[in-house]
Amino acid sequence: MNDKQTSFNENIKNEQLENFRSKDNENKVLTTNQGLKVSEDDVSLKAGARGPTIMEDFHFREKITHFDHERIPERVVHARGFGAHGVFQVYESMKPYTKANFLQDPNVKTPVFVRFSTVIGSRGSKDTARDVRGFATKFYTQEGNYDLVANNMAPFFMQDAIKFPDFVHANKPEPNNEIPQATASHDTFWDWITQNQESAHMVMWAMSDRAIPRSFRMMEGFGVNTFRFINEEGTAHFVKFHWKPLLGVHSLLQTEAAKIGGEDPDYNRRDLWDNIEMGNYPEFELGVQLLEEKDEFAFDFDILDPTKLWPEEDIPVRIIGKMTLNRNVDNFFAETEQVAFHPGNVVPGIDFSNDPLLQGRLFSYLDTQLIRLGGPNFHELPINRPVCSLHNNQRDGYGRQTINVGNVAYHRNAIANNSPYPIGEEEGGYVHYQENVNGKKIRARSDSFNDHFSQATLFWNSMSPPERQHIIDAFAFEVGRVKDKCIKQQVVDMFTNVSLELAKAIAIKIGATPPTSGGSTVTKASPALSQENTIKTPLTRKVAVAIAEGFDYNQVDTVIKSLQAAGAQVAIISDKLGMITSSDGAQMEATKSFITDSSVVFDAVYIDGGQNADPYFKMESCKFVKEAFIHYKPIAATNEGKTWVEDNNMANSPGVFLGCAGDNDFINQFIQGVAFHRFWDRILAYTKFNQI
Ligand code: HDE
Repeated sequence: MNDKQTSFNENIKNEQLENFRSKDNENKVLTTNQGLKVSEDDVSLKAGARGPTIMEDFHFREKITHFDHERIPERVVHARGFGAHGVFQVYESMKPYTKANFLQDPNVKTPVFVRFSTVIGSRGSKDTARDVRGFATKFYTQEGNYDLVANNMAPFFMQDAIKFPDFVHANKPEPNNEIPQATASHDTFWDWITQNQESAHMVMWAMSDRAIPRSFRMMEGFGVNTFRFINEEGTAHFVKFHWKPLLGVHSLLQTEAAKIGGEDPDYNRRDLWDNIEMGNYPEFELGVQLLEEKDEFAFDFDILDPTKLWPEEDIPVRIIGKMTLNRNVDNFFAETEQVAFHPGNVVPGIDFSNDPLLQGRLFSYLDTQLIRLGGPNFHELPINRPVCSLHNNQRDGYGRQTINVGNVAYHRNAIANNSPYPIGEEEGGYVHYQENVNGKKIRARSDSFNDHFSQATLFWNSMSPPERQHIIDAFAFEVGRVKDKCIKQQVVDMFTNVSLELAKAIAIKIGATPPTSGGSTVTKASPALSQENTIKTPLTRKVAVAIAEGFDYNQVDTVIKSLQAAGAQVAIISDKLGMITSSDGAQMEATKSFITDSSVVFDAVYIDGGQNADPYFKMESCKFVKEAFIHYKPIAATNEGKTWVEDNNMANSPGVFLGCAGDNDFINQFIQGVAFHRFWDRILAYTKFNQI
């Protein structure tokens, strides 16, 4: 910068508008957006107290105009989401593989913002829809923002991004009547699926328990696309990213999800918000699967094909760090709604592969923000602003906030000493990986992308019996609601390629013709894909404690304290809210009632009952416990509760614990039961239960 420019800048600094701005944040006097103090905010300006409103009322007009423009377009996909802040720390330096600065030093904490989402429903749809979940993370690194825009499922529906609009149109509500909302259970979705058989693997995931997560805190994340790590020496490794929740991967049952959707459409976001407020900070470990460039063709699938996963048993997931979400947003719109992710937001050391889905994504995300956030300056919104400094010659546009000073807004200049200026790779400038590319310009897909079914079968082979049954039930529900019989039959025919057993089971449930031949010869399984093999813990599980008038205070108090000591959450439920009096006159407050909450929103039930319980309590608590029973949940009972469980034929079933709180075995077994989550072998007892 020359002397003239420097002194000019110094002079204007002293008189900058910022220096005049009020620093008084305590003063809470209501003002207009122009800073004018307002004397009346409830009554508009009128000609006489009973007369017409006057156009002159600038305060009324400003307030209503702002309100009229409060909504922005919702995301075309992933409209319904929920975000939280946190930090990420790497466990060990990843220097041998990547020069990404935030992956070098275990002492460095990188702030992150995560937005979880469903994909197809509108902003106001329910959390518990059967759907893919988005899991997008923005790392605010010292080298700029890095976005890992992931899903909770490993593969994707298609191999080429050009198909995405067609797929989304088929999945969204049908265009003639905008029905149905937030579900794939309709003709156009399954029509698209059967016409695009590369979707088979992802459909298996979407029909599995993964599509109805118990909590955002209990989901895996998958980067889906293949990326590259680049180290200081310029050596590249292919990489797939994973998030592994420390609470394990857990799901709802289809019938629970449907009921919760009506009772508490905010179930997943409420769970995230409440747990962060309580200090139960969700934790996810970052994992990477790394592959040397020389091994690009070493597998029986193409590593660039986004409908394929890399089996963890063949290419292990290396855990490299941990993310902790420790702060809720202050303002949903400013943060969760305005955050803008983009898989193209990378830092030196992270690069792309030629995965055709990823290549298409690299165009879409920036483009969509222009319409959604109203112009090219959305990077200035606080939630999107990098924490490192940024300088360039981009100027103007809707909503510009930066006041760029000086007359230079072009590169290669002498006036500002050629600043801002690019720097070389060795000083931190981003340089794209120099990949050899050689080919004809051609609209074609590689033959190595042709196998659409082997990994769908791998997924099916990896499932435990209950998980398989849930997949069949999901097909039965989703395809069962399709009107066109030809589409139903095509689904059966398509999934015969995955498993004859599966296709037969679907056909029987949806009134189609079961296949008699065909099926898959793939026998491989990947145990890492089954949720049966996940972490199980009592931590943060929600236990309903059902008490009535005349309950046994000591028993209930002991059970509650033991559950809390094991890290479970407890809520007292009765037939009414408020104080419930025990047999010895002590009281406990019921914060839930059988009307406000049914048992599907809890993970386990403990019922003591009460000597003075009225018939209504007995009827409702029996319904409550039975519902937990048919959802395979742990149940404990003492006193009258024990008698009711026995009378209703639920005793002597796996996961049902009857006893008294003085008995340590009883409490310990119940806590272990809470940690075990679901007693699938109760199916035998369920048959008996149905005969009641
Ligand atoms: Fe996205 N995706 N996507 N996607 N995606 C969007 O960007 C798109 C894909 C994912 O919480 C949009 O800002 C194309 C795969 C998440 O704000 C849009 C293709 C994966 C989110 C878009 C894909 C994702 C989005 C809509 C190629 C998992 C929510 C709003 C077929 C790795 C981010 C927006 C948030 C959002 C395009 C496929 C994840 C339209 C073209 C694969 C988590 O740009």
